[in-house]
Amino acid sequence: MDRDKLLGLYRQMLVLRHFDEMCLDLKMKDLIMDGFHPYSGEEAVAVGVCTNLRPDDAVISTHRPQGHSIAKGSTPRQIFCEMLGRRGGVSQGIGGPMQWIDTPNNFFCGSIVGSGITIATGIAMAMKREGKGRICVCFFGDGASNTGSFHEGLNLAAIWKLPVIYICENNQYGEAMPVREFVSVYPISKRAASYGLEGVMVDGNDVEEVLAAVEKGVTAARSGDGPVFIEAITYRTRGHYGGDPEYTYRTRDEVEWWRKKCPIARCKARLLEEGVEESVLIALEQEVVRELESDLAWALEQPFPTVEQATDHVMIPLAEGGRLK
Ligand SMILES: Cc1ncc(C[n+]2csc(CCOP(=O)(O)OP(=O)(O)O)c2C)c(N)n1
Repeated sequence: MDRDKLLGLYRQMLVLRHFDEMCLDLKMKDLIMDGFHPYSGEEAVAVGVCTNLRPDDAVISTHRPQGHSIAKGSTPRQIFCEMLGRRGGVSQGIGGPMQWIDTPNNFFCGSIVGSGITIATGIAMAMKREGKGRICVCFFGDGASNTGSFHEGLNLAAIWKLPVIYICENNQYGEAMPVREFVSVYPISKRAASYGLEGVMVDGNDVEEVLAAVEKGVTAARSGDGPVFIEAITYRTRGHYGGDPEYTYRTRDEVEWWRKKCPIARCKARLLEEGVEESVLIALEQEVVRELESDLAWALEQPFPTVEQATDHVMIPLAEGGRLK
C-alpha cells in the first residue's frame, strides 16, 4: 500500500484510540451518564471499513459506536458532546453514548443488540430501488449473530441481492461470555453460507487486510452482486463497559497476549519498515492528542439540553413544569 495512505490510516486509528481512552477516563469520573462501551483494540475494523465508503453510503452501528461514527465522518468534538450529553453533539446531546444519529454523515446507532441488522437490510432495499449505487454497512458483534434479526436480515438481503455489507466484529466476548460458548458454528462467517452469502474472515487487527477485503465487497455490492458478510477477528482490550470487573471472566495474560497484536502498533511497525522516521510518528501522535484535548475542553464548555430541548423530538407534549402529562 502507498506509504501516505498507510500513514493516513495510522493517524485515524490513533484518533479512535485516544478518543476512546479519554472517554473511558470521563466515564470513570462519572461525567458520562449512561453506559460507555470501549472500542480500544478494534480500531483497524472501523478505519479499514469506512475508508472504502462514500459520504452518501450509510453506516449502522450498535452499542460500541464511537469508532465507527468518527471513521464515517463525525467529528471528535461532536461525539465528545454526545457522550457528555451536551448540546454540541450530532444529536444535540440527547442521543447519549450509544444511540445517536449523524444525518449529514448517514450514520445511525442504537443499543438494542442485533436490531441494526434488519434496519440496514431495509435501508439497502431502499438504496437498491433508488438506483444511485449507494450501499449500507452494518457493524455488529459476535453476540448479535445469535439474534433473530441476523437470520431474517441475511436471508432477505440474499434473496433480493441487496447492496449491504455485514461486518461482524468478533471481539471474542458477548459481555462476559466467550464466543465459543454461545456460537454453535465457528467461524461465524460460515453461517453466511447458509443464507447464500459469501462469508469472508479477516484478521481484524490488520488494517490493510480489512481494507482490501472490504474494498472487494464494496465493489461487488455497488455493482449489484448482492450482500457480503465479513467477520473481523479482533479483541476489545478494555472491559465490556467502563467499570466492568473484566478479570473475573478473562485473565490478564489473555489480555496481554492480544495487546501484543495491537492494530496500531502493527501499523506503526509497517510504517517504520517503509522507511518513515519514528520521530515523525511520535510527532503525529502528539498532534492527535493535542487536538483531542482541545476538542474535549470545548465539549466540556457546551451547555446541557434544557428539559424542553430534551424532549424536542418526543411526540407526547409536556405539561407545565416540564413533567409528562
Ligand atoms: C436485545 C438486547 N439484549 C441484551 C442487551 C444487553 N447487552 C448489551 S451489549 C451485550 C453483548 C453484545 O455482544 P456482541 O454482540 O458480541 O457485541 P460486543 O459487546 O462484543 O461488541 C448485551 C447482551 C441489549 N443491549 N439488547
